[in-house]
Amino acid sequence: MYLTPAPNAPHTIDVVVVGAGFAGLYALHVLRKKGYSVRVFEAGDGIGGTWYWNRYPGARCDIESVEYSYSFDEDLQQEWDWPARYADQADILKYINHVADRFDLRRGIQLETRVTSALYDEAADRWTVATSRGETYSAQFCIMATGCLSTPKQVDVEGIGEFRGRSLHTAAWPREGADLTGLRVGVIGTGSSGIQAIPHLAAQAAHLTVFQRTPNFSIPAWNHPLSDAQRQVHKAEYAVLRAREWDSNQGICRVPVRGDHAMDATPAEREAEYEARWQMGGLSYYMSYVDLLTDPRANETVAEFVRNKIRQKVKDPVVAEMLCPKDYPFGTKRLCADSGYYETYNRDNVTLVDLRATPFERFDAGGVHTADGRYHGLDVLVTATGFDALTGTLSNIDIRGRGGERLSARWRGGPRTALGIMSAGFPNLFVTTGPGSPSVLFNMILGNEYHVDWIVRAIEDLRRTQRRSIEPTAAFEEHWTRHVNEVGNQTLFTQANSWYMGANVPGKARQILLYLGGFKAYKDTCEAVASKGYEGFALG
Ligand code: NA7
Repeated sequence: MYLTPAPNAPHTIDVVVVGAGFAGLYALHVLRKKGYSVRVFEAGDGIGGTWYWNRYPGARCDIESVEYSYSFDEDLQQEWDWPARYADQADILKYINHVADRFDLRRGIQLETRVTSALYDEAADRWTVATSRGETYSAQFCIMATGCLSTPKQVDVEGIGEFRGRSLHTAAWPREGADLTGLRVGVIGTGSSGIQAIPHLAAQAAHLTVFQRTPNFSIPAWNHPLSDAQRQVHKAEYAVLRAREWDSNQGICRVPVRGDHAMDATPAEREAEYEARWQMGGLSYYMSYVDLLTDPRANETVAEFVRNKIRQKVKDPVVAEMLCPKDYPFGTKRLCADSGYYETYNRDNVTLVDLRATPFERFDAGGVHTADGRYHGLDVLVTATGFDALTGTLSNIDIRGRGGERLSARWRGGPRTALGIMSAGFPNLFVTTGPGSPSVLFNMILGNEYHVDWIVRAIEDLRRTQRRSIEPTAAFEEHWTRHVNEVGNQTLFTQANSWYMGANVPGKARQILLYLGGFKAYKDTCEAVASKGYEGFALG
């Protein structure tokens, strides 16, 4: 049973957790086991976070499910059967709900409740957390398990409100689905969401028009159902696999991880490596040569390899060239893992519009005029325009720390964090997989587990030493923020207008939002900080 929302009086608890996705559920599980009073607030009317909201057709994870799953409980690993190499949204949601039931988590979660503010009371060393239901909670600790992709970006096209047909966002797809049979559908956005949805939309619609601003590199997922025998092999290998993941940079270990350089290989060797990665599929190129994301020459070799694959797949050479990314390095916008994406453009009922060559001119009730004088009549407009990633959700909550300083104001010029977990002036307020951490470039489930474990250890250490608060020093925050930027500047990631750079949201500071030094180095730093009595942090 879910909790009945508490009456208006302030409640005193140990920990407030915001968000009931993978991170929030694990935080609840660990904290409750250790005897803390915890309340999880979730805006949705179901648990699952990102996987609850993103139910567009084709939504699927891009890391194999045997890896994209909790590692903390061996029995859970052994009893759960993943139906396919990459689980779809429905199966991931089923798994999350199974975890909630299995560990009796539901009674700690309050649904349909948005946290509106979190104010730090300096005298009491506590956070006062207010919710959309008018309740107030007083908690010593706050864990913002708010996810990286939880504030959808609405399409910022002038006059789009004139359109009177049906509008759908991939991140807020109707729970009952949307029947597009026989309709004229337009889609804006060719990131992961668009690339996963487009083959499904094309199969249903009478006609699909894809409005593309920037083409993306996409690698076949080669998704397939898993047999019982394959699942048994996975289950037998879990212990070894998890150990390797925790010792890796990406948390993805079912494909070989190289340590050598593309520019030291011959063209034939590179070709063989890229072909092998193509056959492995998905994100495996991130585990290939180490210089692909630092050396433009190396990057161009793999970029051209993938462009040639696109040219082979797409029959119309003009359309193929439109689909070939040419103005940012390969992999610096997240690689996509697709099932039949490029092949979709060989269908008679699909049109690709290059918005750079022929931008939108004017929307009206029934469609849109583009700059080449064409009119695209539409019944439905799907926007797959992404998210105000990593910082958007935190900025939307009125979070005020010492002296009433707002987190959104402090981060206006770009997020400033210590280890991506805390910010100076905001004692006892933690973020999981947030900006300044490896975040989405590490296996997200393991990244969340790691952060929750680190945070809970810090809370336990405070209790053990009878301290009330932990907070990074301004000097350590400055050091870490500079380090994140310096490491980022050594890579090609800073050259793309990606959500990794905050570049997809007008007005957002342009800054690398992820720590690119790899999880291994990151974890070593976090462990060293903790083992030296939280060096760089002030304990109150
Ligand atoms: P993304 O990757 O941010 O993709 C959003 C897409 O929407 C991208 O192609 C954008 O083009 C496009 N977009 C955004 N605004 C506009 C306007 N105004 N006009 C035309 N096109 C626009 O979001 P996704 O949801 O696909 O994926 C997010 C992550 O989820 C993904 O990386 C995986 O980690 C899972 P642009 O590139 O900005 O030119």
